[in-house]
Amino acid sequence: MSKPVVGILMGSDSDLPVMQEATAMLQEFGIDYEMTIASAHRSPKKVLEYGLSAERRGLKVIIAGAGWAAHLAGVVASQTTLPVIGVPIDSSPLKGIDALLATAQMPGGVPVATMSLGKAGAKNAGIFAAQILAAADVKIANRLKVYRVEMERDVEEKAKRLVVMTAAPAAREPIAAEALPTAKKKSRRRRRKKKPGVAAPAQGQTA
Ligand code: RP5
Repeated sequence: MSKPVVGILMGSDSDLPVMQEATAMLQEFGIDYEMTIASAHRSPKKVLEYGLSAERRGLKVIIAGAGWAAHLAGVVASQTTLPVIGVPIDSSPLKGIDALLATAQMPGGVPVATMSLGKAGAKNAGIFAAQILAAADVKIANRLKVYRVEMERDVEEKAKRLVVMTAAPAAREPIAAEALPTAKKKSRRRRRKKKPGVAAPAQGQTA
């Protein structure tokens, strides 16, 4: 197994279901990664050490996901010049708005590339890490191009399915038209009964 080039940090094990979206994308692009839990508030020494040692250990990109007052990405970014991608996680009563602002609003000088909230953000973090690595790796660059083509094809397939689904009610119209002659006969009978001067024979009478 080759050495990991992407390091994934998350604030808690409760973040794992979200951050697995990032690992799925890294696997798709054939990128080796490592993953651990470290919290800017609960285990700050580990976060600082992780940031300080990352480059020496061969990492090229760091992805950091956290919820609530999410300082994880910013703190790790303060310890390294490697690109840091932040994933704000929607685990708080504020639905992640707190994490989004805490991750994105870095002061000038220490950037964090902040993704969208939650699972989509984690997925994009995996893709974005691949895009950073692709600048120096043609294999990853080609895989990214294939991914885009497949994504476009998926959208087209969905569009075709939508046409079939929305065409279905129209296809039923001819069946309703076939039922019309019976309905017309009934209404003619009803009109005849109402003609003035033609009394309907009373019950029990004969002509
Ligand atoms: C943050 O607090 C973590 O990133 C997590 O999203 C949130 C809640 O953590 P737990 O209380 O579930 O451990 O630090």
